[in-house]
Amino acid sequence: MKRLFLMGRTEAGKTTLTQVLKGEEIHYHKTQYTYSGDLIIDSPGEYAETKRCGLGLACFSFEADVLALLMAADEPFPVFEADCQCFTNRPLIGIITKIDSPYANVPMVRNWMVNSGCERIFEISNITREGVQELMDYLAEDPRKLTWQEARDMQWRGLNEWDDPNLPGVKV
Ligand SMILES: Nc1nc2c(ncn2[C@@H]2O[C@H](COP(=O)(O)OP(=O)(O)OP(=O)(O)O)[C@@H](O)[C@H]2O)c(=O)[nH]1
Ligand SMILES: [Mg+2]
Repeated sequence: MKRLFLMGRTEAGKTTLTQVLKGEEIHYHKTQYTYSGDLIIDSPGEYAETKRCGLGLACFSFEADVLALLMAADEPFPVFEADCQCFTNRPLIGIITKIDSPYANVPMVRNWMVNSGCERIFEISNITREGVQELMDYLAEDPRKLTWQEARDMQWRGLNEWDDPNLPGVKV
């Protein structure tokens, strides 16, 4: 089971997704703080929207196995920059919520996520539950464990720990 860290603008659907993944009834709750003791780490949208708080996202991300940029399919513009995977050493995935919205533009949001460095993108609706099972299956898989020697070898080759170790890598 992977520990997931969720970040995204206010109203993107992070808390609702947390409730759906935990099998809870959906109820509105404004996230005010981040608690890192859970298997799913939710964060207030203001962290992603404020430059000064953005640093907090990088710090909390070290508590997780995988990070998710969460964007609603009807968002008018992205709050994340290109190549966000550079600010932390964890795999970065994208979760597009609200695909059920009449204003959804999934291909556009998908492009934003690719630009931001998401290596895998899930499309879901917290309301109809479309796509949720695929995300749950991904999270159910255990993160790959490396020995210290393997981690050192991959770092030497310029690879991230989640890359395929058979990649040729960059010799330094
Ligand atoms: N139609 C639709 N509405 C959704 C979906 N997910 C969440 N919502 C609604 O969007 C609103 C905001 O959802 P939240 O989960 O509270 O958003 P959040 O990202 O946690 O927001 P902050 O806590 O402010 O950062 C709520 O009214 C949800 O019911 C979805 O997949 N589809
Ligand atoms: Mg919330």
